[in-house]
Amino acid sequence: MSLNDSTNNHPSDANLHRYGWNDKLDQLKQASPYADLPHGRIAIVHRTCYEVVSSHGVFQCELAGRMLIEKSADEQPCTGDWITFQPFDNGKGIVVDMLPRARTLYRKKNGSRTTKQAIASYVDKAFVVQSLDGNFNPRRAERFMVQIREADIQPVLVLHKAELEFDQAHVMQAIAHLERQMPILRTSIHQPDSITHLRESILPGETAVFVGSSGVGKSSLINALCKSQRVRTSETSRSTGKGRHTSTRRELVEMDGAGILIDTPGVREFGLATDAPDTVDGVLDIADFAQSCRFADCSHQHEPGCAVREALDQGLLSAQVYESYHKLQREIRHYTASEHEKRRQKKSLTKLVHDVKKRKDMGR
Ligand SMILES: Nc1nc2c(ncn2[C@@H]2O[C@H](COP(=O)(O)OP(=O)(O)O)[C@@H](O)[C@H]2O)c(=O)[nH]1
Ligand SMILES: [Mg+2]
Ligand SMILES: [Zn+2]
Repeated sequence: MSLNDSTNNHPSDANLHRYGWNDKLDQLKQASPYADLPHGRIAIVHRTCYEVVSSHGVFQCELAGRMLIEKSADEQPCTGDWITFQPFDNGKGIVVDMLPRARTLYRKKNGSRTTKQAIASYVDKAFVVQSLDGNFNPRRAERFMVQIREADIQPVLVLHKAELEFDQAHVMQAIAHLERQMPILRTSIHQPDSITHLRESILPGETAVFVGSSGVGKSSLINALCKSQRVRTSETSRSTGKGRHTSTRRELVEMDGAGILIDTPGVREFGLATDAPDTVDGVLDIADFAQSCRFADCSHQHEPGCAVREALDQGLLSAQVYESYHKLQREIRHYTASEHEKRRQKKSLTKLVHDVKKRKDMGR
C-alpha cells in the first residue's frame, strides 16, 4: 500500500492533531525502534481486533504475538492508546508497538482483588455521569473521582437528566465538598444550552471519557455533542419503562468542532486500583483539616489533636464524608497490600526458575 493514500472520510496527517497527536508523542515515536511505521490511536477494542484511526485511514489490527506474550492484560492497548502498526493493503494491520502510556484510567476488575483493567488512555477530562432519577450517589462519585485524580485526569461531575424533578437542597448539600474540588455540570438532552455548555468545556485536541452506571445517559450525551448519531443508546423499553443496556464496548468518536469523546459501557462496580491514599484527602476536601492534625501521620481515628475529628465534631465535615474517607482508605490499603504480595510471589517464582536453571547448568 502507498502510505500517501488517504480516503476522504479519514483523518489526514494534520488531522491526527485533532485526535490529540502532538510534538511530544512524535518525539516518543521517533525514539522508538518503529519510527518508520505509521502510528494511530485505538478507537475501539473488539475481542481480539483493534480499530486504529490513522492518517492513512482506519485499520483493523491484531496485536503482534510478542506484545501478547510480554504484556499483561492491563498493559495491552486500550481505547485511546497511541500505537505503531504494520499496515497491509486491505485495511488490516498488526500493532507492533505502543507509545508509553499517559493519563490512563484504570479500575479494579469485578470479583478480583487486584487485577486492574485499563479503561482509556491519554484522557484529559473524565465526566462522571450520574442521573438525577435515582442514580445520584455521592459515595460512588467520590470513588470515581479518586481513581481519576490519581491518573492526573481532570474530573467533572455531570448531573444528568436535570429536567426531571429532584430534591435540589439534598443534592447540593450532598456534593458541597466535591463542588469545592471540581466543576459540576447539570445537563439534559432536553436543555440545549446545557449541552452547549458541556461542549465548551472540552477544548480542541482534548480527550474526554464518559463514565458512570448503565442507563444514566452517557451515550445520549455523546450523541448530543456529535449532532449526528454516533454511538448506540438504549431506548426505554415500553413494557418495563427501563432503559435497555446497549453499550458493550469503549468507543472513541470525534466531537463536532473539536475534541475526542470516549464512551464506556456502564460499570456496576468501580473498584479502586490505586496505591495513593493522599488523593482521597484532596477529593474529599479534608486535606486542609488534616494539615492541622498534631501528628503528621495521623489516621484521623483515635489520635489526640486530630483536626479532622474536630471538624467532624463541629459539623464542618459531614459524617458520611468522614466514613467514606475511611472506607476508601481501607480499600486502597487492601489493593496496595495485594499488589505487593503479587509482586513478591512473582519475584520468588523468577528466583526459583533462575536457581533451577543455575543448578542444571552446574550439573552439566
Ligand atoms: N429524562 C431524560 N432521559 C434521558 C436523558 N438523556 C438520556 N435519557 C434516556 O436515558 C436512557 C439511557 O440512555 P443511554 O444514553 O443509553 O445511557 P448510557 O447507558 O449511560 O449510555 C435512554 O432511555 C435515554 O433516552 C435526559 O437528559 N433526560
Ligand atoms: Mg451507553
Ligand atoms: Zn487527624
